[in-house]
Amino acid sequence: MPGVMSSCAAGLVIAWSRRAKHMTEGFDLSKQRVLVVGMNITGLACARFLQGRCEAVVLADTRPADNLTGQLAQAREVGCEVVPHLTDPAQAGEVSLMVASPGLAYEHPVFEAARARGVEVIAELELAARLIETPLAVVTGTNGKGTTVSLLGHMLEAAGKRALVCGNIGEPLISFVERSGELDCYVVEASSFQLEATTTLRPRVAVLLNVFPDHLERHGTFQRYVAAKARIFANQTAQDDAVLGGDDPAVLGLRPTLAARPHVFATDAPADDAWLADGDIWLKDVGRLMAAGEIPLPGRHNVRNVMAAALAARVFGAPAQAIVEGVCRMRPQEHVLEFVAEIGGVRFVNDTKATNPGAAIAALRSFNGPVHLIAGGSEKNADFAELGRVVADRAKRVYLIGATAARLRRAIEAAGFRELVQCATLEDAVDAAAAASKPGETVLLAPACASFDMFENYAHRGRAFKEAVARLSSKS
Ligand code: UMA
Ligand code: ADP
Repeated sequence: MPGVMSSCAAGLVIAWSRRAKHMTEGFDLSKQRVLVVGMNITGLACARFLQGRCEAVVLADTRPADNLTGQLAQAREVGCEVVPHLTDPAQAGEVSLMVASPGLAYEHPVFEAARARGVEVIAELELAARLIETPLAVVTGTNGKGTTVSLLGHMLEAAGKRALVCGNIGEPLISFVERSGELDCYVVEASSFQLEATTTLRPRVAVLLNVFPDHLERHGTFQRYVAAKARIFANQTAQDDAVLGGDDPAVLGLRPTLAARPHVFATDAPADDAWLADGDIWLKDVGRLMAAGEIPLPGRHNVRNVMAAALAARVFGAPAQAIVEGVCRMRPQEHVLEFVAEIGGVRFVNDTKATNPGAAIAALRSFNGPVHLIAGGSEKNADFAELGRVVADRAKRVYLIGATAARLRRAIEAAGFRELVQCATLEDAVDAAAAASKPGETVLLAPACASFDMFENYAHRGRAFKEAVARLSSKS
């Protein structure tokens, strides 16, 4: 965050506190003794913001110091008390508030122990939202959040609005609280991990794109996962707006529970507010917006992302022309259906961010020609049955890697598809797919799984794919 926190002079603090709505609603930050848990992006950002603004700040991590070397150094630079290997909140002394990083389960024993003592446990998103009066557009969903917040940011920028895109996409909202006065709105990507620990968050516009079973290893059941996502609407009123993915029954099922004005978009189901007709996108209050073919991102799912962003942009007064301009400014994100190379007429596409079956299905449906799919990774207890059916319909051959390979094989074979190749590594899979592909075909990495069995994270896996393709290139 360039320069904002480092220029945190007393004058800025005063300017910020004048805009701090909860100072007048009973939440007085200056009186809090805050324990921040998780010593990475979120925790460090929270501690940096809180230091000097409340009575005491402690930055802790449940992991032992030996596992936190780089993080500990950064934590100590903040200047607050630092506690590694936190097993009991009492280690941090008397605290009035705990801020949870999204990577820690809301039911983690340290949070349960704090709650048992009457200490409130909240997400960074909740803390930041308590301190900001500038309107928030918050986007959630299993897939498409990053694309949709980027689209919305471009649309608002094209409309001349001062919008800042942040949240799960990279830098948390708390890092930008001080910028509140200079912005027309924040566009925030929110995960279920962040939303589940919110209590008063009230987005001016809340977007729920879709809900596919995911992160069940954390949330336990699909119902609890949906309930975490639905927190996005919990405090909205009839003065707020909710944008809903109408192709998804689980999203539509929430509609009767909403206090906000609903706006429904869909490509394959009836929808009142944004729909597709003869290849064109229509908005209820605008008429024809643009041809879906003008969107510089592949796939029908991206038509839905554009519709969602467009409906949210309308709430902030963006004219149709700015919305179209914003879409045209959009560039593919790294690791999301990213075109890597064409070698001997074969296209290589990196969709490593397809970390669940729903995203891999969307990826497979984005190509017309034969697809060689590389799939598999670490286990999240996902159901692969529908992916198996879409593979049978769309893929030419599948190259299986990682811990889920055997389960994926069973689901795909159950759909009657037998063109399966077991590979020891991602590089082997790239080599095997390249050797079997003909000009006009596509080699697609869309693993449908997380990456932690073989890689540090999805981005590491994406880079490994691109390196393997580069090696092929240099051989050819
Ligand atoms: N930790 C513990 N105990 C544990 C587990 C973790 O103390 O049991 C500590 C770790 O030692 C580490 C810290 O918690 O110090 C890790 O924090 P974190 O996992 O909450 O990650 P951050 O670095 O704060 O990044 C988070 C998001 N990570 C997760 O939700 C897992 C980032 O999303 C997000 O970009 C960032 O905040 C800024 O908002 C990443 C992600 O994978 C990209 N998100 C998931 C997704 O998109 O599917 C939800
Ligand atoms: P998120 O931030 O929710 O992870 P991204 O926009 O970064 O979403 O995309 C992540 C993955 O989901 C990519 O594989 C992408 O191709 C796929 N995807 C994007 N939008 C959608 C959507 N609306 N429905 C299904 N899959 C999608």
